[in-house]
Amino acid sequence: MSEGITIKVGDITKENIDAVVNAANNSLLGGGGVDGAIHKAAGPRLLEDCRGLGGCATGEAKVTGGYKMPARWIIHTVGPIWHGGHDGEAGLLASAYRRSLEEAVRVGAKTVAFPAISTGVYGYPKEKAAAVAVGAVKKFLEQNPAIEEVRLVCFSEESAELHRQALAALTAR
Ligand code: AR6
Repeated sequence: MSEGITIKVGDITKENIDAVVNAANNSLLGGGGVDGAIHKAAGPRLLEDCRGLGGCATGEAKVTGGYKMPARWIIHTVGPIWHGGHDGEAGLLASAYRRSLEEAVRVGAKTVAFPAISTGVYGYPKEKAAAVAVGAVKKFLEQNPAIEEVRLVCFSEESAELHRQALAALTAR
């Protein structure tokens, strides 16, 4: 396992961690999947806070409090919708991870949990997304000692295994 990166199966809303990343949409006004679960767990004040953020561009990230969740911060990012892979998807997905971690450093979070961004409603192929995710996180951690742990919280064992394999492939190089 690469230093600073942990991979587990779980419900990200339950994680004891400084910051949880939300796989949101451009409106930042809630949705299904992990976004819906985070809004439900955090409570209605999260939506009030999000209304003031003015949305979020794809590949960007914005921070709110965690409200009723164990996490102190929620970092809302927007991954790309999969259009076949020739529309800059990989760069935008890597940017979503990198910009989320930059925001974590800015607010002082030292431990950050990510869901598998874009691999649900947005249709990004899971294996390809796992490779981008671990690549972007590993690169960031190598350059930013302020982040102590990045926890990739997968919703299924299959997804966790894809991330473990992607990380192993990266560290074997
Ligand atoms: N904990 C961890 N992972 C989860 C959880 C959870 N509680 N719930 C779902 N996942 P998705 P996207 C996994 O669809 O593809 C929303 O409507 C899920 O299995 O939540 O980036 C937003 O508002 C999948 O692997 O996000 C946007 O409109 C991963 O989280 C849109 O969906 C991401 O799936 C964003 O789509």
